[in-house]
Amino acid sequence: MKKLFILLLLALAVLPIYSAEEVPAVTNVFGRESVSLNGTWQYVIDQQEMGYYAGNSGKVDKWGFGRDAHPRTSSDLQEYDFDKSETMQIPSDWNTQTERLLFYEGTVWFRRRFNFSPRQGHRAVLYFGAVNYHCVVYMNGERLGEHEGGFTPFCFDVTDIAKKGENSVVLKVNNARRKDAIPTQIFDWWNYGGITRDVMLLNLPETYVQDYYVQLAKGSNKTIRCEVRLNEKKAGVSIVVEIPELKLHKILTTDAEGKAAATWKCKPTLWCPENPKLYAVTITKGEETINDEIGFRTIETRGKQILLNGEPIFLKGISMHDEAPFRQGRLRTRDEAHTLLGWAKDLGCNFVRLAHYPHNELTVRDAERMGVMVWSEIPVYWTIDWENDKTFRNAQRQLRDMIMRDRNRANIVIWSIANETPHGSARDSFLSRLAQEAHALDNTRLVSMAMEVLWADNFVNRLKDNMNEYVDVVSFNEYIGWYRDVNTARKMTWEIPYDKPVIVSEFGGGALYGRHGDANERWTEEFQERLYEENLAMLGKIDGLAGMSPWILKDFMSPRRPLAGTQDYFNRKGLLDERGNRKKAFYVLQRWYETR
Ligand code: GCB
Repeated sequence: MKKLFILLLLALAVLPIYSAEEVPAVTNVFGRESVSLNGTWQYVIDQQEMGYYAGNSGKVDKWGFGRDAHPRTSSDLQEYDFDKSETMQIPSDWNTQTERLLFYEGTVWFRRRFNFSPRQGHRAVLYFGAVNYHCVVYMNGERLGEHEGGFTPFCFDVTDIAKKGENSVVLKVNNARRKDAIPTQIFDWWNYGGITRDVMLLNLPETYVQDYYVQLAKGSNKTIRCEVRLNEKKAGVSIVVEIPELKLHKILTTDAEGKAAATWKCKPTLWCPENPKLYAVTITKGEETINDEIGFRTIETRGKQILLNGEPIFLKGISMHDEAPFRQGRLRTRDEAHTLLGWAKDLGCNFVRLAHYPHNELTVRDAERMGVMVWSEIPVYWTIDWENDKTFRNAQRQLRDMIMRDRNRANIVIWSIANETPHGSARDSFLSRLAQEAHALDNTRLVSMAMEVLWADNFVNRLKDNMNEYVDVVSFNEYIGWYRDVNTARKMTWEIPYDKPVIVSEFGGGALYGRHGDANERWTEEFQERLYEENLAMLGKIDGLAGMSPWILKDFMSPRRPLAGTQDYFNRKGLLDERGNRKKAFYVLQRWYETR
């Protein structure tokens, strides 16, 4: 009995938390039957959360805004009315939709009405691509649950709540920074709040395919492994997996866990940047058919090399934020993703580091079609509340949700568990558990993290970090020329005492597009140009350098960058400005990549 209790406690500690009504996010929502709930939503700004707490009691008010109520008589007191409130287009961040919310960090309520016709024997699942940062979700006045983490999808099964005719969904969204959150209180990007990615109502069968995985089996380029899981623990359900171009047609049968898995021998054309081959894949369970496009490739390391499909490859990369080109705000469409990735391709990249959190699924999918490899990261950034178990479970869940969403994408080659985290034993314990988790969830990709450099006075930098034991690729950020004297670059030597490939995950410096002057004058294009020349001359000499992702593709908004007339709340380390104008350093890196 005691043993059973301990086992139960252990299971609770290891499993990510889903509140009762929340269901695991469904893989490939774009391949499912759905109704979009994007579009016009009403919103109410609620700085003091008076729509959530009852008076000054600190207790959650069951008559709060979540009920989406209306006065019944003309004497009723009601201090909000979504019907009369302003509107906002969703998906979007609220900061760039109205000037008065640009710097706002707090609570905004959103409400959307829609018509629905329930279908017998079907499930209605409410899907959110991402809501930053914390939200409480209500439907037809009922509280469905809450979700924390601003960049990964989540779902609620609303079958029993959705009704024929008009329905209302309300969200309390809060993006206030918290010490125990992931990311924590300080970070160098705009804290875009709101319902920032697609909202859909999925129409799924009673028993549906919750997720699937179709990729090459570890260590082989001729064996495809397929795993399928239902939303229920139901045995004996047949699932047909087809890849017509490979003449593959297989019937899998689920076990008592509602899972089925199989491997097959075949010889797919392998996905690579020069030929990003994708195969149409169909998964059918009774009346449910899911279409996807999937590529096959292997990614592994051998000593200090990264091997793609068994051949050494240099990752010619650039870092990017999930921020739209030509306007400020979170990216919303495939066209916007395509523009950013097109700029990266013009630069000569075969790789992008999607910093510092999971980007829009549309970006990852577009990169896959364009032959661009991806580093995907969770926002374990700078200082985190390392000893807080709730914080760990939050990071663990974000990692898991990122991997589950994108593990069918051939272009993802690296899962990154952190960025620039100060050394320490509590950090080591936190991050090593995350690294192990990433490997356990997906053993077909590489795990890394962007590390900090411990600078030496004698220009001999030894890259030492206890976490190197847990990662497959040693990556580090260095800012010679920006936070350190540019003239030290050529004197630097690097000792990397690990038999692992090395990626320089960041280097760079700021320049205002169109500002010219001496190469010693900060913020000029010439300063940034020289910084790139000096860094590239130095980095080219690192033994085991297998790739890089300089900081950053385009200027991005950050409240940490207030210098008037120069930064104006933009981090200016972009090789392009926010309008897509190329700075001189763009061409330095482009030329360097041409020779690799
Ligand atoms: C870094 C961070 C990145 C910042 C960058 C900078 O090391 O990883 O998020 O934006 O430096 O511009 O200082």
